[in-house]
Amino acid sequence: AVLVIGACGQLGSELTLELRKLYGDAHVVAADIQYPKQAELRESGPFEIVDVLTPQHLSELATRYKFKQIYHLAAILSATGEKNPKFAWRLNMDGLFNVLDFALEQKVERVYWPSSIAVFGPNTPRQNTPQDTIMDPNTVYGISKQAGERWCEYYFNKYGLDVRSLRYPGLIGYKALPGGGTTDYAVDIYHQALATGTYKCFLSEHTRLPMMYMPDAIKATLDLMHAPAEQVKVRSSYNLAAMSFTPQEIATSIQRHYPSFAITYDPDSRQQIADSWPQSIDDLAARQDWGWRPQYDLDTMTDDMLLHLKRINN
Ligand code: VAH
Repeated sequence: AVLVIGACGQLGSELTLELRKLYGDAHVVAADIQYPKQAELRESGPFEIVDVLTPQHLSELATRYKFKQIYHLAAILSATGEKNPKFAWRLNMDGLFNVLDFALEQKVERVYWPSSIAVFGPNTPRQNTPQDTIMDPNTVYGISKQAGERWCEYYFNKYGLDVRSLRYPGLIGYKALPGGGTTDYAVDIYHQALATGTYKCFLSEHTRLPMMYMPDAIKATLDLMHAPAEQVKVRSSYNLAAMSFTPQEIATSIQRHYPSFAITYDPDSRQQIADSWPQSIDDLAARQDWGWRPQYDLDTMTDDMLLHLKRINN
């Protein structure tokens, strides 16, 4: 079976549905700290309440399922992490250790764990950030992702655990809302364009950040997890890129559909987090090692997002 921990999250809910299409509903166990709101997620296959800080929850699952793969997506994201640093560190790190140790005990074949461009910091080169470079993250989330990458590589080298990882940019999708990130504005803006025709952005107009449409993120994750082990040469975490844009540029893209859409700017504490991150990412290693290629750019993403959100809202 496949276990998805954090299945109610922005990425977890979409990945669970894709994995169920791929492996069959009954073979993908969705797990989270609470039941999902989305009926499709709750009704399409097994759902288990799991707190990754309670290892017994995982060992109890193993009495009922034989897991071949684990996707460990449960974490506190950048903005929320700054409000509760010690808990964010504990959940992100102890949760990872519990899952890595569980995977070893159960001889799980492959483990997936997401990293993020948040592993980079103020002294990292901000344009075309290289795969191997200075990393001085200054958010708890980023520090936990940097430490998590070190530990994933350690478990691979020391214990032979086949754990794989991607440094996601901001992810944008229409099926699930993001939870507590700095890039969440790029999801909120589409909802507001439909609901009110205006959006007050919590980042300044020229804040350029690496972003990716959810279908590309899902494809990259599954392509990486299905690649033969010898092709996976990076065992910390792969840089991954699709596009970079500013709030002004995404507003212009939306105005192609809604000419009267208006954006205003009211930067908050998340501006400092965004300013510590790269503006563009070099993902040559992912392209060379396992054939990564993005499919969506800003305008094709906007067209698809608005098409689906209109259908959901009508
Ligand atoms: C966040 N969406 O904003 C996440 C992601 C690169 C951003 O890690 O914290």
